Amino acid sequence: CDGAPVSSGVCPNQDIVDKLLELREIHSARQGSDDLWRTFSYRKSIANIKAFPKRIESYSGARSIKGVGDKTALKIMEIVQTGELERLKHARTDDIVVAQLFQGIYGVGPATAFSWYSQGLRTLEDVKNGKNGVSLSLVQEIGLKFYDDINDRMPRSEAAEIFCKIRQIALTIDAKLYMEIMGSFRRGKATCGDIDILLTRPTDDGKTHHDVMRVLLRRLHEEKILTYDLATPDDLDDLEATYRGLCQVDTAPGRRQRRIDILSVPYGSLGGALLYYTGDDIFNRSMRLKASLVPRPYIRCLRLLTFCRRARL
Ligand code: DCP
Ligand code: MG
Ligand code: MN
Repeated sequence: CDGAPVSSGVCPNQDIVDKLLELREIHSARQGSDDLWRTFSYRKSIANIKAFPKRIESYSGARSIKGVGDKTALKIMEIVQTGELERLKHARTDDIVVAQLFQGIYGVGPATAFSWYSQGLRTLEDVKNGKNGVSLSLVQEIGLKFYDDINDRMPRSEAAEIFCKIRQIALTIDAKLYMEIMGSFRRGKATCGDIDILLTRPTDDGKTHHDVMRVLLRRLHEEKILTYDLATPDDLDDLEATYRGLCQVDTAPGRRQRRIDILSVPYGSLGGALLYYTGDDIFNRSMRLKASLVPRPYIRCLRLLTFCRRARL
């Protein structure tokens, strides 16, 4: 349960990063397929700009960064020269601002957010009051009730504290469990949007952890660490199962509810799960793309090798 972050989060081009992030948020709040694509391409170029060690001073300098094309480079130069981005001022229309607000409710995506807007809803109060007959799912109601808590990022020390408590309890169920804190925490971030826990167990003694998720969730509810369920696995005995909920280790005033995800995998999937669940999501996309580009003859060759090894040939 290490508490030290590995990255400070500020870079020489922070003003550019902040403005492009805002633009990305606007695309991500809209629902077109083009917006989805742009959201991802911005994510990639922003990450590379963030990692760029020097202040960007020219168009060609901007273009030398991976993922930065002509249009983004022009935007970067506008920010460098004027400190502003004209496009942002026009893009922040009323429907986008309201849809962003609504999408802060856990369980609300772009389609619902824009449909509420077109039905005349403008504030969280409107949603709460069920204005114009809109109704919420149980999950969305929890999302609305804990809007500020869910949208707040926790310091990594708090994520570590919650994880340690949960691991302690889990180890009393089965001392051979393997648990790891994943996601942004494992990537060394200073703050975490949620706590991601990977759960598995070695099978060298012939046993598995098939009954652990069920017992663990019950115990965590009894201990009042888990407070609300957002998604419970259909089959709790499945070794491959995901739980999503809210948790709290300390009920002192001011302590927030935190988002928590628990991912159980069979022990044989530990390597893949460590890679996937560390992320981030953009890294995973690139990894999947690379894997899909491996030429077919190589895949056949690998399969043949695996077959030979299994058959002890
Ligand atoms: N993940 C993914 N694709 C998604 C969502 C998640 O590949 N659409 C993987 C990569 C993430 C990991 O799961 O790193 C955990 O997901 P989170 O949503 O919890 O994201 P992070 O932990 O990376 O960030 P945050 O601090 O916002 O929780
Ligand atoms: Mg996370
Ligand atoms: Mn998560």
